[in-house]
Amino acid sequence: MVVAYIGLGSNLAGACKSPAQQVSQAFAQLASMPQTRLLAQSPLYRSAPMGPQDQPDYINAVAQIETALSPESLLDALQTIENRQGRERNQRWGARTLDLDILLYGEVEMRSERLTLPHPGLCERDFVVLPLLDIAPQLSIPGHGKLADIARHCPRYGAKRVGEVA
Ligand code: ROI
Repeated sequence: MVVAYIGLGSNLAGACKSPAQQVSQAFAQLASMPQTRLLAQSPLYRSAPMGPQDQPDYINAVAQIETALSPESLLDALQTIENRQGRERNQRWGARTLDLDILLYGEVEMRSERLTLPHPGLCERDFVVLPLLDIAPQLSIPGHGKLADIARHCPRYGAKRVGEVA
């Protein structure tokens, strides 16, 4: 079993669910993936969009899981959840009902066509670093150092804690 961290994000309602509800539902879906346990879920954060500004604010959170799935199988399982929650892949960096990213997979550092680990944007996003710090304050990011140090210098998108997962 490997401990992995998943980033969750949503800025579009879908199937009558708000972004916060999309993220809450996604936590439940993560908990029901095969060969996987949900260990911790961060509070929800709201932030301004990184990238194109003509889209709504995002709700973001981070999950800590324990899984026997390989990185590729985990990615497949996450994409299945995204698709079930109405994800449409249109514009790069456009609005979405649900985005699930593998942030870290144990200590693995890898680069393939489908997957770069640790996630290449991890240290550049307060909406990832702050919720990660809530659930794993002692974490170090392979190749980047201590999360607590990264948090001090990371670019800001105004990420603010807006509540716990329903
Ligand atoms: N911006 C914020 N604040 N949160 C996200 O989850 C997010 N996801 C994205 C892009 C479009 C890069 N911007 C984001 O994929």
